[in-house]
Amino acid sequence: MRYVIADIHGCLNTLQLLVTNLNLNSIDSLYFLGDYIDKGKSSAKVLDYLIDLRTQQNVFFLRGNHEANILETQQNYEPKMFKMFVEKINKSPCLLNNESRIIPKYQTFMQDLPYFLELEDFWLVHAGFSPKENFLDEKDYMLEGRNTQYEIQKFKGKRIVHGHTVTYKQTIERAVQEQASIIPLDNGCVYNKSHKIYDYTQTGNLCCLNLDTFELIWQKNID
Ligand SMILES: [Mn+2]
Repeated sequence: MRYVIADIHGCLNTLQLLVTNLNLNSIDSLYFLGDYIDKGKSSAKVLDYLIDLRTQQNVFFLRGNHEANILETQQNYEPKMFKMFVEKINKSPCLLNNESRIIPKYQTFMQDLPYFLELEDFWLVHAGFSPKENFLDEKDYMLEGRNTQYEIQKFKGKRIVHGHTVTYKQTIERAVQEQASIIPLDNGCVYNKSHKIYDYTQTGNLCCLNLDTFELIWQKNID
């Protein structure tokens, strides 16, 4: 079976429980849609877990805007300023070493991540694809875009699965039930408490889509 998991955002325990409950065997594949870090408290441990998972399973990792942003910020600011950003905005000081640089094994992992994957029957991307004709060149859009109108023939009739935009449980369930051409999978795992934007009774789960059976597996945030 092929499974897809979207935005994890530092929720290690939730991720571990979800993956354990999948009972993966050696021919199963796992696809991750990016945004492994920030917001939640265990960014470094999530990366450790994912890097380790790669030694045991067929796993594929995409780039999210949070991975792209931390790499870009490190390039653009001197260490002291960079450290402040990572502590105050990303809330991921665990990713840095004593010199206020990203720990090399995390840096290597993040800088090698692809922007999208085209499978036989699906497109996988962190945020979405640009409405432009040359959508495969629009890399920033893949990380941040919020397009909901796709001419599906441009995508060879294949469905698009994406994360990034927090989507209520009912909406995700409906898209999967209808086998819609665009399937959102980010249920805002970190938003599991009363929140000013989101109705937290409809968010706060890490969800996983089985691409072969269109089954959704939900894991409530336990972090
Ligand atoms: Mn994102």
